[in-house]
Amino acid sequence: MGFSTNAIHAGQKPDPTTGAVITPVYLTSTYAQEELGKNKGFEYGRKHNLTRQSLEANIAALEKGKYGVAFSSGLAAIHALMGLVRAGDHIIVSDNVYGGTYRLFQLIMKDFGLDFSWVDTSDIKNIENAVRDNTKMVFLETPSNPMLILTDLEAASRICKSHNLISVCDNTFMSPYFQNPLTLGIDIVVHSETKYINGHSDVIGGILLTDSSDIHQRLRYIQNAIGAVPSPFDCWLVLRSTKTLAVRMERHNSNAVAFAKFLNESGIARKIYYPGLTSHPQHELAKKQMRGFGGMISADLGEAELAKNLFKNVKVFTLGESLGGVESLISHPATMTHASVPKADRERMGITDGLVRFSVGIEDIEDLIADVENSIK
Ligand code: P1T
Repeated sequence: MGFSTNAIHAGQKPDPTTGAVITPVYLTSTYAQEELGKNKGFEYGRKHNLTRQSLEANIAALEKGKYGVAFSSGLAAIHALMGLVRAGDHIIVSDNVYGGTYRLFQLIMKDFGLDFSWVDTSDIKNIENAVRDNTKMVFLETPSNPMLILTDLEAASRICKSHNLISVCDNTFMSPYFQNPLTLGIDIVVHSETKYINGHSDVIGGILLTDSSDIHQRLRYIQNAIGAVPSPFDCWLVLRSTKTLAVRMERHNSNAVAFAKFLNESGIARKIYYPGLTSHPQHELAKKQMRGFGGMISADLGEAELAKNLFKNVKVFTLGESLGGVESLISHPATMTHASVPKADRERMGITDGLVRFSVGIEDIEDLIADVENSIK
């Protein structure tokens, strides 16, 4: 089945009691058991919920994976991955990732005896060089937040396989519509569903996808044991949203391509970061492993004052955290999403005080361009 057919049908059979075409919200914390040890496969709401199971099957199909395990946020999903490693283990991480992932690993999990190496995974040799005897996992984010740095997923997964490491890719920026890391050999895909997958800025959610039944069984155990499960209503909202993921992503992409071209020609920015521009150093890799370039663009305006003025003057773009919703957002990574990354590390990666991040929505592109043009004037 094609992407859009799966998006609309996978994991969603008409309700057997009434024939309802739309999967109901199963608002129940427990289930009646027929006798001791005999039930319908549903025991307790944290462990079993049919709305959640439908969502997991739906997104697994979109990521071309066998299994999905849903969580109450993207970060809860990433935290659940830590159940696959033990104190004393070493994890290699892309040095530019979402600031909250950095905070979770470096400022929380490190104190539980895990060791993290932060490497520039855009050069695949850096992954190989960072491998130690106790390395267990490689965590990649591509394209990265907010610098839009890419990692060659096929090459990275080969290295991971040769050293018996679990490979993970945070695919939030591309959504399953533009990139499928499992098909490139990656073991586990992470999504913050909060972003493109839900796309309407009204749910916080996360999910892990895998093809491995061993990893799936362990993650399923962790999901119940730790308990950061999403509410049935949030699952239902996300399930409603995936139905339009394909059409939304097409529009995010075409708007962002046009917006990046405008930024490039306007001379507003010193530097523009967007994998769809031929000037992006990894444009060829983007064309190889992605089917589009997505809706995220970062631009260095050179000075914090210029960024501040833009934030104050925009009327269609909204200054705010998050991304991937139908409405366009603008943000300041240095003081917002990446505030917990030390300043020296931020600046080395290009997250300067003049860096502005655009989440290009699906409004009329003329209005988005005019908004920024007028604000700069
Ligand atoms: O917000 P949450 O659903 O917990 O997802 C965390 C997360 C994970 N991975 C990536 C790549 C992300 O961008 C995020 C969240 N990001 C933002 C809130 C942001 O504005 O960048």
